[in-house]
Amino acid sequence: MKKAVEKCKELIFGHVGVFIVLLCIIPFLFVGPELFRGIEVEQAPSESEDLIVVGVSQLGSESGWRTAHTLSIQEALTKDAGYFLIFNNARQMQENQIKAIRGFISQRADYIVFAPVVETGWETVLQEAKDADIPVIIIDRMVDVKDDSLYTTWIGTDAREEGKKAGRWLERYLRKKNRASEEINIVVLQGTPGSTAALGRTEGFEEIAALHDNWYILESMTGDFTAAKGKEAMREMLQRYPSINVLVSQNDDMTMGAIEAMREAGVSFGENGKVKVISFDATRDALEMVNNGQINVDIECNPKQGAYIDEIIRKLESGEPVEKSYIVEENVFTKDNVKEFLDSRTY
Ligand code: GZL
Repeated sequence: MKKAVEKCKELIFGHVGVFIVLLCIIPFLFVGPELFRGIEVEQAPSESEDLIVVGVSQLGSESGWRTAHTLSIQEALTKDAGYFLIFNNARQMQENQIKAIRGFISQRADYIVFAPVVETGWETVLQEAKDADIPVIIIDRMVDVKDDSLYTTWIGTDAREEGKKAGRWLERYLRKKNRASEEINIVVLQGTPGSTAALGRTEGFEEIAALHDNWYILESMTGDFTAAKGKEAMREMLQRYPSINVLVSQNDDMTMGAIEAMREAGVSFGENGKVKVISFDATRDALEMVNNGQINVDIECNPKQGAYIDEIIRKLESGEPVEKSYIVEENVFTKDNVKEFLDSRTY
């Protein structure tokens, strides 16, 4: 919007325009605004004129991690910080994100920020944003497009590395327990099909698993990053496989659901249990369970990305160059190190 207002000022107060515009306006001063009543003009509220209007399409509110991610964005893009935030929750549906992005374009947002629910199917709407000269900042998950000029930058996490960290932890754990050559039966709860987090974590873990011919991934089922679907999927796998040794669950919400299913099935888990539990996200509730031994390891995925958005927009506003990608720092939590992080965990 800010850009659009500047453009209008440029046009209206260009030396040629001023005379023509005055000539056109003077007669209407005598007939009043009635003549303009029927003209549709898409505009953000007037108070946004000196604010940077940012349209944010958040993919959903499916997990504790997502809640923290949304909060981080809202805490950074405040009115006091100079922003007019238009926020949309797509409830994990791509068509809602596409609709929201088109809405931001028609409202002449200055920037579009979005966390894509899946990687594919974005070319058309990103081309529309590019044609409208609106920079697009991708956050959290990534898009799979041939032409990377369709977005300005990506702020996210290295999902593949997160998957490899899980595999490396299991290698170290089995060695430490003198089980390195034992047959290890693994089940996997995957996140939303086609999402960067699910694709990357699966690829990364499987890259390590492929190095061990005594590791057997019995089955991978999606729990769509939610506790309810994670519980349902784990319940099915417990019925199919009586000898599960390891659960790899691609986010803490599905892990909570899976733990409920194991409790109901009378299957022990965690530090002293039959099923070793590997989780992702490292949200506070899950870290408490790492601390009490119910979860063996939690691979962090850092949702605090709002400050990066603010920094990048300020750079773009002042014409400074920005990187094509920003990978946020993240940790691995076990009972050995979790205590020092628990108190400061805000999500
Ligand atoms: C990870 C993010 C994932 C989290 C889940 O980058 O996209 O989505 O791991 C969330 O908790 O639902």
